[in-house]
Order: sequence, then C-alpha cells, then structure tokens
Amino acid sequence: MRLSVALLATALVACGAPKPPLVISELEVTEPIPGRHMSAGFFILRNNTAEVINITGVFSPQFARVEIHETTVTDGVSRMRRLDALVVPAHGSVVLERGGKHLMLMQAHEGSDVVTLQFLSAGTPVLSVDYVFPKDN
Ligand SMILES: [Cu+2]
Repeated sequence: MRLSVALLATALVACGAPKPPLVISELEVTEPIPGRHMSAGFFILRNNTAEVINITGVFSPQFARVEIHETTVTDGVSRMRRLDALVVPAHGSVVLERGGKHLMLMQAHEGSDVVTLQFLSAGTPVLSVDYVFPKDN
C-alpha cells in the first residue's frame, strides 16, 4: 500500500500539475477615451494544448461591443482591420500589442473600475478574466 502511494506521488511529480488550456498574461486595458467611450486591450494568450484554439469572439459586460483588430501600416498609413478570429497556435502564443493585434472595446458603459473579458471559441466560453484600472495615485 505504502509503495503504491509513493509510486503515485512520483508519477504526479513527473507529469507536473495539469496546466490550464488557455492562459492570459500581461493584460492591459486602456482607459476609455472621454467622449468616445472606446478602449483597447492588449495581452498575451498562451495555448497549453496540442490543438489550435480559435477565439471567435470576446464579450464584455462593460462594453456594448468588442472586436478583434489588427493594425497594419501600408505606404506609411496605419489602418485597423477587423479579424474574424484570434488564432492561438498549439503549444504557442499570440501577442496583442500596440501597433499590432488588439481588442477594440466599444461604447463603454459609464463608471466601472473593472473590465471583464470573456473569450469565446465557437460560441463557448473558454476563458474569463477581470482587469482593474490602476488608481491614479
Ligand atoms: Cu482597433
């Protein structure tokens, strides 16, 4: 009996703790632009699974609408285009940053210190995260 417990413990250590399939890091949401009620979201999404994860939508209760955008510069002109999905490669990451891919959060509802982002893959929630705006002092 004691031996089997020891073996089990060894097996768990060898495998490591199970990793969550999708992990978000370095999340930043810009303060809504006054009068325009619009924010941008930046983060890194890490996929710990062996399958590609397509984020096909993002929902936030603090905004009327969230779109996935990509900024591209053509002939010195910066443009944003809407992406149908955010592709997170198997055992890989996707980076959302200024000047690249980002979330566009539109029509902010007034007066919230927190932004909740719920990521959907083919209509199914796969990740939910809260961002708290930093205090001014
Ligand atoms: Cu945009």
